[in-house]
Amino acid sequence: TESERTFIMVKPDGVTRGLVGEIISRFEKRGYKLVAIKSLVPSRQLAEQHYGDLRTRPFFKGLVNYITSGKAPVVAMVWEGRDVIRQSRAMIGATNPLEAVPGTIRHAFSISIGRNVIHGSDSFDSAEKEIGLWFGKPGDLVSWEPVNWNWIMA
Ligand code: DAT
Ligand code: MG
Repeated sequence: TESERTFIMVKPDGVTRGLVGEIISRFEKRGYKLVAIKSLVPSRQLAEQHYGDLRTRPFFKGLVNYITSGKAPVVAMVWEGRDVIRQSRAMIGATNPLEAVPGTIRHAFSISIGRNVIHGSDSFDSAEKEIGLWFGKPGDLVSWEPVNWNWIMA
């Protein structure tokens, strides 16, 4: 839809490696609108809720340890625009960077499935859940319209 939103997170490896600007730039240049952003070391509880669907998987503990380690923060964001949930998954690329298509973020910047730089919601329902989890307080999301929005959305 015209005002769909998704949750995007640069993971600690992406932050350490100085990829935050590059990643934000790709979303900005595509025509998406940033409506929330923060840098934080997530609590264990937040990370476990975020990845709750994967809690029975063998890599779950390592995944939560890595996201919450504090060696580097994550940068959590909400992006808005036309078809942003599906389009951002395409921009991000396959979970395993070795299978990601050239031009995608994971292909461009990673070679390890466990250090694949970025997270993006995979459906409308997960976007709703994740946005609420990370940006659940009133005022966390900014409603605004870029002056060139009509040129992007025509
Ligand atoms: P995605 O991040 O593409 O949505 P996912 O939701 O299946 O992928 O898994 C979440 C993260 O968990 C993924 O980005 C990296 C990690 N992960 C997934 N499969 C893994 C595996 N087989 N070994 C190690 N880490 C894995
Ligand atoms: Mg996922």
